Amino acid sequence: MATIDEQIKEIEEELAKTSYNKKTQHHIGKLKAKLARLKDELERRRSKGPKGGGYAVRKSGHATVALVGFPSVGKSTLLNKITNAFSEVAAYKFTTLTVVPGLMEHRGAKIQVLDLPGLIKDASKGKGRGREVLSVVRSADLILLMIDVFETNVNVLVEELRTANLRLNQRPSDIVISRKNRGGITVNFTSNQSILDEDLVREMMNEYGYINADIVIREDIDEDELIDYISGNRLYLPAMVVINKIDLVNQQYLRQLERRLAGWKIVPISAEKDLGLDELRDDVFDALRFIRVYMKPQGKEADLVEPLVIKQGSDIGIVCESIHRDFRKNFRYAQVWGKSARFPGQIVGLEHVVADQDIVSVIVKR
Ligand SMILES: Nc1nc2c(ncn2[C@@H]2O[C@H](COP(=O)(O)OP(=O)(O)OP(=O)(O)O)[C@@H](O)[C@H]2O)c(=O)[nH]1
Ligand SMILES: [Mg+2]
Repeated sequence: MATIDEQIKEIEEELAKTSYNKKTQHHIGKLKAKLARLKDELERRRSKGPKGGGYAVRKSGHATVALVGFPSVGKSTLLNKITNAFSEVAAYKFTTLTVVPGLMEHRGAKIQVLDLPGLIKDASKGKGRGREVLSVVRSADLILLMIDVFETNVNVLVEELRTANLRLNQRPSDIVISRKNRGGITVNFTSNQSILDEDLVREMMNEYGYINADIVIREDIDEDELIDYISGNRLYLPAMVVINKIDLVNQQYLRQLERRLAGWKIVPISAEKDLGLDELRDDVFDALRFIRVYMKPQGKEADLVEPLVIKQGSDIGIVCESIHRDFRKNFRYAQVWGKSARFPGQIVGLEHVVADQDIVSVIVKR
């Protein structure tokens, strides 16, 4: 019996030499499902084994942001500029060898920023402590894919993260699977499929190890998205691209680079020359979907210095919970000034959704 590694290698080789067309589609789909199952199995065994001295980082603040990029693009320089921490900077590669956390305070939010060792191709296979780095990235709420103006291959980074089961700026497909005791696999589509058909889904589910289950697929997806779903261990995170060292190129070069990165949210900066850092702070705050709410004690001035930092879409109920756990229980009504109010001082209930920079008074029973 071949080892899991050998089986994986064999399937990868077969996939590499099989071209994709209508005739090979089912075969490829099955191979991919089998490959995913083997890789998941391998991962399970690895995580049970001795821990190879992974990096331990304690999360702190409202959210955690990971700096992911090739060596020497300026990750540590940026950390030093936007947080209270210090990480060594040097002109040679692999200066940073461990995780260096820093805290960035912006608009009242405390955001933890993680400086990481440079990521290289095949990091996901263990190169350059890549596995440890990638496992830290999994704990982040937002990923900054950092490149510099001359080292621009974002796809290599995305591919490494992908292999580590991370999906960027994507969401899980709209699928429902229910296991059952008998009857094999029943497939239901509630929308047109350009790639999948019932047999293919059934075969792929079988290869993955499902025997009896109902699956409902509610949007047009491809094989990879199906595998992502049935594997169940994919992590979906927001990401944007930070282009550093823009001080070294002209506008025209930069515009061209931005065009090549179409589809990404891009933040051009120079960490060393302090260019674009305010925009970066704002963009990080927004990408984390944070808003600020200023609390106004009844009959007093609002506290404009230390806002409550909560997620977009939060209602007064969430505001109450963030102040004190008794506030929701003893809630009578709230008053709101700002973008979410129809008029200044509008009286609202727990379900009222607040907006960034609203001023809120919560009135509770005594
Ligand atoms: N011209 C220019 N150089 C920069 C800028 N930011 C960083 N550098 C230089 O780039 C080199 C690498 O910077 P680091 O901050 O150590 O890069 P890193 O990404 O942390 O590198 P590793 O830790 O090795 O992965 C240093 O020589 C920095 O001075 C910038 O905005 N412009
Ligand atoms: Mg560094």
